[in-house]
Amino acid sequence: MFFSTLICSSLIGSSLAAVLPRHEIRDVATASPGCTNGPNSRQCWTDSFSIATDSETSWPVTGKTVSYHLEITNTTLAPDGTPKRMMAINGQYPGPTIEANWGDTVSVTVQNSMQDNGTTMHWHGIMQSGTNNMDGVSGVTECPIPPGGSRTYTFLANQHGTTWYHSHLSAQYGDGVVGPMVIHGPATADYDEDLGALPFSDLYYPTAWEAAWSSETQGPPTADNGVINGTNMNAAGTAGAYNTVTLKKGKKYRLRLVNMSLDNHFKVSLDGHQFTVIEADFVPINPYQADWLFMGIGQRYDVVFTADKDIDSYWFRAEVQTGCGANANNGKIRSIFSYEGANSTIPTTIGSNYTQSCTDETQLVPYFAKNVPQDQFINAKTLNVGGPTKVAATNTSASLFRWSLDGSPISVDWEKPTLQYVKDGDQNYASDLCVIELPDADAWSFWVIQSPVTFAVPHPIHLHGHDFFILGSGSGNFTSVGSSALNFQNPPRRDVAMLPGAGWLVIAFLTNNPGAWLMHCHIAWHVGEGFAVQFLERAGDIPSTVDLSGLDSCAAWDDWYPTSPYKKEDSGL
Ligand SMILES: *[C@@H]1O[C@H](CO)[C@@H](O)[C@H](O)[C@H]1NC(C)=O
Ligand SMILES: *[C@@H]1O[C@H](CO)[C@@H](O)[C@H](O)[C@H]1NC(C)=O
Ligand SMILES: *[C@@H]1O[C@H](CO)[C@@H](O)[C@H](O)[C@H]1NC(C)=O
Ligand SMILES: *[C@@H]1O[C@H](CO)[C@@H](O)[C@H](O)[C@H]1NC(C)=O
Ligand SMILES: *[C@@H]1O[C@H](CO)[C@@H](O)[C@H](O)[C@H]1NC(C)=O
Ligand SMILES: *[C@@H]1O[C@H](CO)[C@@H](O)[C@H](O)[C@H]1NC(C)=O
Ligand SMILES: *[C@@H]1O[C@H](CO)[C@@H](O)[C@H](O)[C@H]1NC(C)=O
Ligand SMILES: *[C@@H]1O[C@H](CO)[C@@H](O)[C@H](O)[C@H]1NC(C)=O
Ligand SMILES: [Cu+2]
Repeated sequence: MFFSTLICSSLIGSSLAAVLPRHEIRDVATASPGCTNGPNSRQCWTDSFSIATDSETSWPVTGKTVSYHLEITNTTLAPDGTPKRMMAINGQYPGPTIEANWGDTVSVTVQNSMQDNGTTMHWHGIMQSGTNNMDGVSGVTECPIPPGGSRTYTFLANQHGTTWYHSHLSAQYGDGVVGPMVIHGPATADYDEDLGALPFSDLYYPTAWEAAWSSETQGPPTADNGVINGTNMNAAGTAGAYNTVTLKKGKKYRLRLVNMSLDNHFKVSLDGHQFTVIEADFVPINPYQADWLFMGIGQRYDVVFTADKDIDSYWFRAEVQTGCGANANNGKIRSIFSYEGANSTIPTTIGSNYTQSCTDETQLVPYFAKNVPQDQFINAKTLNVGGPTKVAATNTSASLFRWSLDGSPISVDWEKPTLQYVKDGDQNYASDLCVIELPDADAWSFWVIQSPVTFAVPHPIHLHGHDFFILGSGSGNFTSVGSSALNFQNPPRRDVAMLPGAGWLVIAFLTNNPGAWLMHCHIAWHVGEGFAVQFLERAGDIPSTVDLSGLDSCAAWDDWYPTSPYKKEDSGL
């Protein structure tokens, strides 16, 4: 048992039920005085909060605000030595890491210095409790920020761990409008040093808009390369550079892996070293060992490893799983971990074997245990994935691929976001907004997401506003296995889960967060092609809990958009 000899061990196994309304336990002390966070006591945080705190319902309020300014510009960068058009953040790709402590307020001003695109910024996985208006989803929680405009997003870092931020306006994040985000907090295993975030992504030489158009008309394009922390060598090995991390022999490191892909799913490993996985998305888990980790788009794993091998340099590998993505440089998407004193910084190590797969990690057991009431599963509803089907394009004679999650492809209105409907008290949601109302407070909501059993493409399903419970997933038709195939006892919780190709995924969450929350496939092409629904959770409670005054800035968007040389061609998400 981890930490069994340590001072906070008495906290382990705490089982405050999720059904307690958050305001009742928000400030209840759950840690012991004198337990402070350090290399040998990472489970501690403050006198009142520790790894045993359920961060979904309870968090420190530090009163401190960390501020960032992100300026998006239209420029040329060369992540792997090949110059390409990118929308950089503060001139760099990926954007700067946003860092905060658990319980801080994060305040980020996003300035749109592009000429020809609106933008928004979404803070992936942040629960946005009471701040749905800060979720940064174009056409759902706000009108986009027009060129020359800016918007300040302010929200509480109530969870801790690793995530990323990205624009949420059609395929735009694929042009580089992404960056890591780290919220420091306690952990389920000890380490000496935090190496920070190591984000990786597929890389396309055409712009994301061009690649999205290829995907819509012909199917997903093959990625040209992959980058780790924004860099890699090109396929020919003639240009570009590997990201290099220097290690000190004997030290124990925390590394924060973030999959910022558009389409490619990877398995990652560090030659010769085993990872101890301590956190999945924002949910601390019981540590387990892994040589290779599967990461769906949007997923994060925090891992700990020890630099206890020979003083040398080692390859870190991100291998595209060919069952769920194609990359022209597969096998050579790498970075370097080099021990201090190594004779060469170019590794000669050989990777260990792994099995190709496109399915989630199976060993995720949340550290803070919560159960789901099985008797309420009878209320489960099914969402049938539809597609890919073809529809006519508006500007050409081409036909376009479309996906759907509740019968028809979603298409949001950048000029009238869902929160505007709520503010206006207008319940006549256009049908292509794919609004699913969840009016009841603190009720369990169960969803069976069923893929067509004849079409084997896996999809990373992401829900905003909640860490959902993953009750199960499998191949074939869920109706043929039924609820006996599900786990209601401390199932994994996270914000992205893989829907297996030709299979099913069952999730649950509690309606404890009023807002309009998107649920979508995180493959950039698929959400652009309509693969999403929005849960309108407790619409009646939104005006009294969420500040809707910012929607007034829609005027700036409405002034600019008619003059834009480009128009929305897809779902807008
Ligand atoms: C970026 O610059 C290019 C070249 O000037 C222009 O064609 C394109 O529309 C610009 N894109 C955005 C989003 O401003
Ligand atoms: C964004 O700008 C790019 C050019 O950089 C253009 O291709 C695309 O159509 C624009 N999209 C929107 C919705 O403005
Ligand atoms: C990623 O790149 C940034 C910017 O170059 C650097 O500061 C950071 O240390 C790198 N992270 C890792 C884990 O290599
Ligand atoms: C990132 O996610 C994408 C899509 O789910 C996946 O194809 C890719 O393999 C993942 N990358 C890694 C390194 O796990
Ligand atoms: C570096 O190379 C020298 C000369 O070949 C060798 O003696 C030494 O052991 C090497 N050091 C390491 C850390 O491999
Ligand atoms: C890995 O696979 C290769 C090729 O199939 C095989 O030759 C090798 O023995 C395997 N290595 C291990 C450690 O299983
Ligand atoms: C139609 O719109 C798409 C996406 O904006 C663009 O790539 C394509 O070139 C357009 N086709 C024509 C004929 O304008
Ligand atoms: C699954 O089975 C049910 C009941 O037999 C059927 O109505 C449904 O169409 C099937 N779904 C798929 C995706 O095959
Ligand atoms: Cu998908």
